[in-house]
Amino acid sequence: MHCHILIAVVLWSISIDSQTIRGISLSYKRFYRERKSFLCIDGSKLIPFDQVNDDYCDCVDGSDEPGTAACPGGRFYCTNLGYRPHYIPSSRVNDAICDCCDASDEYNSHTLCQNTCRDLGQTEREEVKSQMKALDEGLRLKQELIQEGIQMWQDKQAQLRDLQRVSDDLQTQLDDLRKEDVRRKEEVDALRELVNSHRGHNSTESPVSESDRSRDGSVTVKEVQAKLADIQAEGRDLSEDGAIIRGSSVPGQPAEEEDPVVKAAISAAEKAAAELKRIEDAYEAVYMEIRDLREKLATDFGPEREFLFLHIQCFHQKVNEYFYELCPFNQVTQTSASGAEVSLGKWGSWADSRENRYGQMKYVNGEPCWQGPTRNTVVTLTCGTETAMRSVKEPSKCQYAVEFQTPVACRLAQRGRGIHSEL
Ligand code: MAN
Repeated sequence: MHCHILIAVVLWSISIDSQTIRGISLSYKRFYRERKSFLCIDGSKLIPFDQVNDDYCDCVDGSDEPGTAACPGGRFYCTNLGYRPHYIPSSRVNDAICDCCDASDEYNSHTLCQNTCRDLGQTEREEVKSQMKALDEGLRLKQELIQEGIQMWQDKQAQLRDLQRVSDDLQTQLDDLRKEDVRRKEEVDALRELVNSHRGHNSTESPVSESDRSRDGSVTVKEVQAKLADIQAEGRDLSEDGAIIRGSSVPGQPAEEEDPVVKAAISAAEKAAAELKRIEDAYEAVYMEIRDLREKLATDFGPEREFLFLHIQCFHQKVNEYFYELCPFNQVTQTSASGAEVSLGKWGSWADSRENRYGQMKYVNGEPCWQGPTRNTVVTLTCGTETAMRSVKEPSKCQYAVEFQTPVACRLAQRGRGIHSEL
């Protein structure tokens, strides 16, 4: 009860004040205490108090005429009870146009202004209410997406560990296969050298079979090397027939059939080389995959990795003749009706702003613009219950601005300010 009386008294005193001194806010009331004289707020002049709001400008700062249009550059305070108070230029006072929703600026004009403050206030409160509802829903969805991100992060880590294991395994195989490859090549070289060195020797038996000291039907590199040593010890002049050219026939003579054992050794060496190549290729592919994954995992996906879920998705929007695609943390492209695709920038970084570090993304170094800069795109993230591209604009040639809405852009700090206040 007491409370109601108090409010009524305060409202009554405000209305009395605004009747007495028109166009001032409560915080300025102290300058206009009824006295004999009034000191201009800038302190420049002392005038009789009855010259305040007398429709004649006395103060340079216009402070003696807050409620009339007499002073150029003066301002009039609309109290707008029930809505938002605000200042209007005092030149608009009594100009036959309703500016203040409480109609206070047209107190002496023929225009009849309605007090619309209550309705405006009501509409605004409903708007704020629905924004807050959307914010709450956005924040709830954000939590779900954070969880999704955590799961994705763990999966990526597991994938990295698996790839690392595969890579280690391939590395071991490579070590063995490289040794095997060298051994096989040495074997072929040694056999060929033996065959060449034996040329001109009038033995009916093949030098390779002669090398088979163990008579087990196959020759080892050791046996071949031992045979070579024997030939050299016999003091034969191997250079006489000019044949010691690895793996080649004597120049000017028809190529001789390779010894079957040499052939088999060559085939085994080729197989070993092919296998080595196969594993080298596999290792290279895994290496690239690990590098790409590590690079991806090093991206700043936000303090709670809330933006991680976006990196595997692409979003679209058609504006006029262009089709735009945004693949977050990757690239932005523009495709014209003819099907020609143009890069509007590759993922660069978050645009650093102290207010919100994760409010804007920069995509840079797109296709160069004809007689202009390279194409770049700034993606502004706004809070909403859906994840989608909202608009694409080209504010200046080849510089693009995308509005992208997603729950993960919702922040608790937006409560109380209205979620659209930052746009
Ligand atoms: C293309 C598009 C436009 C751009 C012009 C510049 O038509 O990429 O967005 O403004 O090239 O020449």
